Amino acid sequence: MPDGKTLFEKAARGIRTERTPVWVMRQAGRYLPEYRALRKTVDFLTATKTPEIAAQITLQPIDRFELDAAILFADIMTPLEGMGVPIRFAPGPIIESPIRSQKDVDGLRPLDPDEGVPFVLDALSIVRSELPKDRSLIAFAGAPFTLFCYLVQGGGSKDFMDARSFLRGDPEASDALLNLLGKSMIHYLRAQARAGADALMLFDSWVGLLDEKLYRARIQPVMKNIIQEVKAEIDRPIIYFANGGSALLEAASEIGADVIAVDWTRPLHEAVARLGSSTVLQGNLDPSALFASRDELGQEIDKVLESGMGAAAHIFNLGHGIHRTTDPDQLGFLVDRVHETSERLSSDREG
Ligand code: 1CP
Repeated sequence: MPDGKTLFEKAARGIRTERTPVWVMRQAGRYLPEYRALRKTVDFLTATKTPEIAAQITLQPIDRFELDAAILFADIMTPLEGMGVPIRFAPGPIIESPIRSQKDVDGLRPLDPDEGVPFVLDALSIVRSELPKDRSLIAFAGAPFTLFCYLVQGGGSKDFMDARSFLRGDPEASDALLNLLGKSMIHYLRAQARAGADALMLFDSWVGLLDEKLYRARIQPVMKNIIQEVKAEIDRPIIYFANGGSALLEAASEIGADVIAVDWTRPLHEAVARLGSSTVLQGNLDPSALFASRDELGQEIDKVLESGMGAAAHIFNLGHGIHRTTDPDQLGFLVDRVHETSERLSSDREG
């Protein structure tokens, strides 16, 4: 890395590389036997709040596979305790007192990362010091609408109807909540960059529940503000994952993120066609493809890589988190295949 940038960071900034960088969402987690073994000795919340343990889990997939980036072991809900919301995990997040009125919103405070999440910042600096220099460290935050969904609903849901009806039924209180979350995530992302993160990612896992008009009116301004305010202070590539957002792809690409992460429901070449060849894409293999035969899996990987050649640059990933019943050896196969095929495609392109 003579010029000081990893393969991952070059691609995130739109520079074509000699092969396609690769990492996978939820790579630090339950499909790994070493994660499950560790989790027998410590609960999820304690693991996220103990910097040495969070750092160890973050590095587990890096020790096993030739991945180009590590993503910090934490959760999108982790910073919310620092805003005054007690959370438990079973295994998804549960909020005993959901936020459903202006009064509830008034009871929250903006996040002060040094005070609310010192363990996250410590974990990042441990990982950065132990991670090889040619690998990047990704820190992340939940996007305000997705955090809003859990906060208002009180936990996971298929359609987050309580959250979506609050968004429509009490626009003042819900905008106040979205803005407070936006402001807090700006502080959170900046602090994580200062603590050692090389790149930042915003997870908008539930934004696909909104139609484009509502997204543009109520969510897009909050997202634009986050990117603008983070970028005004720190220079790190930002990835935006608008899950289930194939209807929102254009609107999502307008917020100013460096990389648009695409889910698996539409082929990657469609994203290239819709967003144009100057956009950097991340994604988007269907996580269930890891359960197919190696022959079929290999072909699916190659298809994604070939489509990615049409983008400004491409970071290979799944189109959503790796499933907990995945055989880790299938991920090993995936990483090798991405290396081989993308080296060949890149040299064909050069030649
Ligand atoms: O071990 C366990 O039992 C806990 C399971 C678990 C894990 C491993 C949860 C609870 N969170 C995590 C880690 C996590 N969560 C990471 C770590 C880094 C990595 O990717 O390797 C990340 C980035 C997240 C982000 C996250 N949490 C998202 C966004 C990404 C996505 O999947 O869409 C969401 C929606 C959550 C909420 C959440 N936390 C945990 C669960 C099981 C869920 C989903 C709950 C639901 O809606 O049903």
